[in-house]
Amino acid sequence: MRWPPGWAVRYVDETGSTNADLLAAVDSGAAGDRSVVAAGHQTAGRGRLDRSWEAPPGVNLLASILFAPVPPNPSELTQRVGLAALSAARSRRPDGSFSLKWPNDVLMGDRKLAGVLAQRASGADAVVVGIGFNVGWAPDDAALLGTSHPADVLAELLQALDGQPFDIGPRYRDELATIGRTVRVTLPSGPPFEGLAVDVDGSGRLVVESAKGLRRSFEVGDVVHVRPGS
Ligand code: BT5
Repeated sequence: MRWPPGWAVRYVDETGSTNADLLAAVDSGAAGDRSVVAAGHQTAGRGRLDRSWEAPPGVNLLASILFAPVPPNPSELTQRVGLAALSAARSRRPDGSFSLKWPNDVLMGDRKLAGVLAQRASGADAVVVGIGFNVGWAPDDAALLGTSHPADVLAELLQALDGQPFDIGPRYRDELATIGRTVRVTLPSGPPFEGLAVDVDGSGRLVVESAKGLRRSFEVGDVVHVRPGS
């Protein structure tokens, strides 16, 4: 496979988690900025909050990308990878309806096509951003791209990262289906918060305004798009 210049891509047939592999590699000094690990299969693929990421062998994109040093707003890395996945999806399916959902989903229609997981290295100034992208298979309630090879999608995603502007914020907000929607934000503890998603601030926090005018900013959380905004 020919990768865009400057990316060091390592492919493994099977591993536990590409995020875990790349975090271990950066901690041992074996990986630097623009290192990528991609796998045909993960036996312990991770989502956020210790959830699992499912994919059968060989058909989906499962990859992790190392960014170093960490930018002042680390959440921009999740935004960059989401936007690059969006570009890759559009180049494969120009007819498709793709968007982003805060904080870490790529949607096709209103279903999840890809999920992003960012993890900070413990012993280095680096962040590993993993993406699971449903190229050839998806769970029942999710979306799949179809008609592509995972390696081609990865090559396009890396190329799209190279083409992004220095300030990614405006492009991210433009592509975020969450802004302008009524959302329910759920945290691991405490009651959910419902309101209109009005913005994503410079630190990547989702700003939500309740019907009573109460504003809250969320750094993390799970979001449901309740109904279209007006
Ligand atoms: C995510 O978490 O969406 C982040 C997924 C990141 C996976 C990549 S694969 C390469 C790299 N190495 C890893 O170990 N991880 C990264 P979250 O928002 O928490 O969503 C997880 C939830 O999505 C699960 O609890 C399931 O409900 C659902 N899910 C699992 N597999 C899915 C799939 N293939 N497509 C859509 N949804 C899925």
